[in-house]
Amino acid sequence: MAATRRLSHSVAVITINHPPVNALSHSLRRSIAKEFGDASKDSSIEAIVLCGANGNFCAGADIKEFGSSTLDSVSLNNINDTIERCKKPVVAAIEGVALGGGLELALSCHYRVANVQARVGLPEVLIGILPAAGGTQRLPRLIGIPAALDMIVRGRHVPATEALQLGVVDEVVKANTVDAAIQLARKVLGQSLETRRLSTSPVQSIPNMDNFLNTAMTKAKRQFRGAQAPLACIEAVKASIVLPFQKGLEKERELFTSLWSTGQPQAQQYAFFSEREVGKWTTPSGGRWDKVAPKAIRTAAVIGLGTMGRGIVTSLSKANIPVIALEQDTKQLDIGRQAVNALLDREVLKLKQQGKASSPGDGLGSVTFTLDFGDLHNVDLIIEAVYENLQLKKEIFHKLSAIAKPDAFLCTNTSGLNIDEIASVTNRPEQVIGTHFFSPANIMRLLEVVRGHHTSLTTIATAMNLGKSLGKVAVLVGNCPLFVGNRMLGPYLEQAGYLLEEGCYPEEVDQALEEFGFAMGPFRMMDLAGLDVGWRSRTEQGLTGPNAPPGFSARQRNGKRYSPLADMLCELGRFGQKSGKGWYQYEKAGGRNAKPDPWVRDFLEKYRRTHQTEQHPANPQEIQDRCLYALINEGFRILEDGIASGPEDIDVIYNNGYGFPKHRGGIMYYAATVGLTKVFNTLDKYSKANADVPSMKPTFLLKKLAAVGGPPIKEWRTQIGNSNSRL
Ligand code: 3H9
Repeated sequence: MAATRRLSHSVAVITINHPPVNALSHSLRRSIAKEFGDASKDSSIEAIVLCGANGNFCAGADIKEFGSSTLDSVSLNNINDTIERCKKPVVAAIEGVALGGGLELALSCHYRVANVQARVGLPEVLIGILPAAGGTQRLPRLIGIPAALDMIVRGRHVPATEALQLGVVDEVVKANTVDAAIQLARKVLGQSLETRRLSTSPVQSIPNMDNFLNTAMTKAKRQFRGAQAPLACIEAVKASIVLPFQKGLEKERELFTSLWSTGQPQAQQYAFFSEREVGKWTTPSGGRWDKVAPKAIRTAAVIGLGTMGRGIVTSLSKANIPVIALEQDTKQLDIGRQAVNALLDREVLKLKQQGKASSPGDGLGSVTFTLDFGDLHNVDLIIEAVYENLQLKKEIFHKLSAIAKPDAFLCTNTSGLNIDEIASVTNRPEQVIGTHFFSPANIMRLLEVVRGHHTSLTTIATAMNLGKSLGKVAVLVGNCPLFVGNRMLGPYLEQAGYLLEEGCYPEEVDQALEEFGFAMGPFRMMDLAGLDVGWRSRTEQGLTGPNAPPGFSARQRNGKRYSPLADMLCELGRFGQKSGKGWYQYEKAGGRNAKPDPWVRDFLEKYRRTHQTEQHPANPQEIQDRCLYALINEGFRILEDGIASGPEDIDVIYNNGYGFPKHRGGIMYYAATVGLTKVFNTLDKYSKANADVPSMKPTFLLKKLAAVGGPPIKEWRTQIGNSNSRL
């Protein structure tokens, strides 16, 4: 890892090299400082171009070094200052990404040339910090407060063409970025660099600046629910207006230090590395699926064009994979076609705005629609996305066995049915795998890849690799009813229901969990997903409805406590948003604005009287503890069962599929920060008082880890032992 220097027409080209993304580690910073110092002193050199090796300019500070003493010994701020002061023109040649400290480095250069495929941004907020090498002070001076605030607070990766419009870069080229930067450097030789030094430029004022910033702060508090980094970003940008540059830098550093003490950066950086970690997985025999070559997926098909199928088709097309979309009759096919085309139109628009498409279809895989299974005979991979009915799925897989080419992979988008049973009707169980997308599938980042008993490593590698090509974070899980995410929902929703029986109202439970940071509380989430989905499945299992055994009492199933409240709402046609009524009321069927419903209050009060349920309405802390500890306990049970290979897998799933607040790291990381002894004791106390709620009985693994003092999360895997070998 080093910066190297070569000469081209009296222009020094300094290349930053630290594979894979040129993160600015201590030794790389030292090397850049040296090469830059030498080049600026060398009288034969007239200008300097800064570029990156490995197809990237630079992804910013080396996150692994955060918290270590090496971070400040050659500070990026000093390097930026030296570059900006340089008397020779300095041009950044940006390929790939210039993110965080990488963009801060580029902002200290006098000019910036970007490749059309490049992305720039200050995404520090996404790892719990703020740009701390001048980004919050230089960017507002370059592009104005509103645009800078938007980039910094959202941490957006901005495509090169938009960066040009905003004024972040001076030139966008289709090829030979470094040559273009050299040319620009030569062109500006002799020109004054005064106006190009951002630290000395004024910040452009806007009318009602105070109002603007106050509104941004209020909005960020509402939107980011307890995350401190977005607020610190706004504070720092404000400093660029009210303080001189140097003082602004000091404020930036002060905010960085105080953020660090909240623990949120550590949690978010754990989440960042966990997302990358879940792709590195060891098989029971010591092999690694990520070392097994995936098969290329050149063509795909999707069966079923309901909400999930449409999203999956769009997602594949966005990844430039031609897709065949199949429905069962002309009417459904037409409805599906219209919906998919509308989604694709939006994608085309985005690509055009990014300068990546000039005519319809550019950059997108073609989509063809069919009613004929025979048309799928030659595709590489087929994803079944029909509704959750095991019999129907088995019929489809049986049919596919005969139609699909022998090496085609067969995937099911089931959200919880048995993969092995589906695979059992095929002639290739080793090529059958679960690909559980989350709705809307073209937007949600999570993909649960579910391995069946016979699924081969090549099939796993192919599905995981497909996930990456679709821009998703794919997590490999084992096969059990409901897999990981939905399985954990069970005990969580159970507790939410009991809280209502004991005196809380849906809005109180939701508020407590939203204040914790969840994107949505459990009742708003159920209303959004549709209450009827779970109800139909419980009816099919005979837990409720006409097939429920007569011996079932209203509030017990096989000796276990059962809350029938959700079933009762469904029996009254209250399915949530889709019917305009559920746990809340909505302005109309399909409405989104949840309002507490006096009818639900009356209904709950009547229910409590009828069943004489013990009343002790929980306070927000108890609501959080009961719901969150239910999730944690099930997480440990999943680890014990070997369904997820480590706590990181569970955290990635919950953060990306279930709206868990990333600034808390993940649900299992949260357990570690609370302390496993406390979690164990609370669960133990609850379960001793509620023997009919077995889901809250502390798991053996939790007990074992609590008994050794609750080790740091990184050490859990060794304690889990071989229980993840099933994967
Ligand atoms: C910062 O700059 C602070 C400054 O303001 C002030 C400082 C004083 N450091 O994601 P990938 C690794 S904060 C260390 O799989 P992709 C990553 O772990 C930084 N390592 O590839 C992985 O390692 P491995 C602000 C990093 O192509 C490998 O690179 N910058 C860093 O899908 C490949 O990564 C950011 O927040 C890093 N900065 O996506 C950018 N970045 O192979 C964070 C990556 O061992 N990075 N690695 O698993 C990203 O957003 C994506 O990684 C990127 C590439 C878009 C760059």
